[in-house]
This record gives sequence, structure tokens and C-alpha cells, in this order.
Amino acid sequence: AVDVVALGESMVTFLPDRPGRLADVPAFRRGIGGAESNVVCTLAAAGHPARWVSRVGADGFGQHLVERIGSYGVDTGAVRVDPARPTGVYFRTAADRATDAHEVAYYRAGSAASAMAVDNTDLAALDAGRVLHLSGITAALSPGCRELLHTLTAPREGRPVVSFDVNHRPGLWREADDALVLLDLARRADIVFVGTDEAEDAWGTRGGVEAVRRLLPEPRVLVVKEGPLGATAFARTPDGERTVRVPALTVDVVATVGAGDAFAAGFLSATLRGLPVRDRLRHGHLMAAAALTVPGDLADPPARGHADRLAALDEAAWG
Ligand code: KDG
Repeated sequence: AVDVVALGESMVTFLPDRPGRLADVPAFRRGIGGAESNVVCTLAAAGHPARWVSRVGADGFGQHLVERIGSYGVDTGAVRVDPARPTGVYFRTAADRATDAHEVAYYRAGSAASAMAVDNTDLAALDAGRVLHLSGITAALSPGCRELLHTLTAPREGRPVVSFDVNHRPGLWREADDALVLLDLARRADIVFVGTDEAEDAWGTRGGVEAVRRLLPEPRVLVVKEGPLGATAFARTPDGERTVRVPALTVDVVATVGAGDAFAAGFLSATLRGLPVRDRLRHGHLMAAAALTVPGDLADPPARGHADRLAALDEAAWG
């Protein structure tokens, strides 16, 4: 049985090895990116059977994505190859260490993944896990992708637990209303991840984490992240709502890219293992710390037993 299935576009990424303007970069190093595949790669590395569902072009970049993601132990059998559209790629400059300022150039409009739709995607493969992980990036790609997310999040018999990372990417939204679409999807999900900055950007929430919960009372579990400060989980239990906040680990940040995905993977891993809410947040922060200290999207996460020992450190160590 599969623990987690994720749907989303992945891209080959090109990263320079030193800071500077995109206009000045002479050479790039290849990596892979894609918020949802980052989540399942990290989960698979942590020992969870996981699957990635997507669409790639009939090209070397698509082959590379399938091979690299598969090398983490992720099942890629339901990935479709589109004979007519290319695999998306993107370039990212190295972040300024002080401000995290960087440039991103996407080449993904009209990509194979943007053509994902209800009638060309393996819906049975998507429904076969305990958790189905989705993100708001897919909703920005095309009307067909939006309809697919709408179908997958519709209340229905046998629906897996739906995990939704809002992942607001303002640069990708063109023809649809991002605020409305993302709010609707988040309200239909069981577990939602969102940053206070994203919520403010997309929905205009002011007043911190509680304001986000007031806007989004529906999800059984809502995780509101405050970057380096910490994260708060609002979890509905039979005895009422529990609110748990855990500060983030203090790390020397190399690049924030992929940290949110790693956080979601840690949180979901602990959720699948039935750990208490505080430990879910701690595992989220541990995985995020691993991703924050490497330049690209994906880090080698600590092995499960190692992560358990770190998560079990007492309150003092957790700040
Ligand atoms: O979360 C990391 C992603 O943002 C990155 O891998 C690229 O998926 C990506 C996107 O669409 O921004």
C-alpha cells in the first residue's frame, strides 16, 4: 500500500554556484525541483512508500525527472509522457544570504504538466494512497489543472486524506483569481499548510496565525508557518480544538527553496506514524532545517531513527 501520492509539475532546475544577477551567470548546475515531488522524495527517503503522478515531455528533461525522482524510491508508474509538449525548466539565482533576494525564471508555460486534466490523468493511481498531497501551484497552471484539483478535492466516498500546501506563487497566476481558487481548495482539504506571508499576500489576512484559522476553520488540521519563527498547528480533536506552536530550529540558511516542502514531508511522515501534533511540527522543522542548509530543493533528510532522537530532545533544546 502507498502512504502518500502527490500530483504536480516538476522541472529541471538550473542553479549557479555563486551569487549574482541572472544576466551575469556563466554556467549552471542541474538539479530537480517541483514542490509536490520534493514532498514525496523526502517521504520516500524517510521510508514511506510514495508515488508521484505527473506529465512530462518526451525529452531528456522529462526522462531525467522520472529517473531522479524514481531514484528516491518514489513510484513513477503513473507519470504520463506527452508527445507534443515539453518538460518545464527553470533557472534560479543563488539567494543573497542577508535578504534571501533571488531571481527565478520559469520556462514552463505550455508545458506537458500544464496539460494535465481529468481525462488524461490516472485518477485511480491518485486515490490509492492514505494521503493525497496537492498544492496551489498546480491550480495556477491551466484551467484543466484547476478542474483536476477540483475533482480530487470533492467530498466523495473513499477519498484519501487530502493534504494541501497553498504554495502561492504570484508570478504564475494569470487568468484566474488566485485568492478565490486557493481559498476554495484549502477549505476542501483535510490538512493545510500555509505561511502567514502567503496568507497575507493571497487573502489579505492581518493579525497573525489566529486570523488565518478564522479564515480557514474547515480543515481538520491547519498548519500556519511563520518562517524562521516557528509554526502553529490548529487541530480539531473529539475534545475540541488544540493549538500547538513549536519554534523553528535556528540554522545558517543557505537557501529557503524547498524548505516548505520538506516541512510538509516531515509533518506528514509523523502524521502517518500517528505521532502527537507537537512531534509532527518538530519533524516538520527538522526536515526543513535539512533543506534550508543546502542550495537546491532537496536535502538528504536525517534517517527516521535519527530524526526521532532529535525530535525527542527536551523543550530547552527546542527553544
Ligand atoms: O517549493 C519549491 C518549488 O517552488 C520549486 O521546486 C519550484 O515547484 C516549483 C514552483 O513551481 O515554484
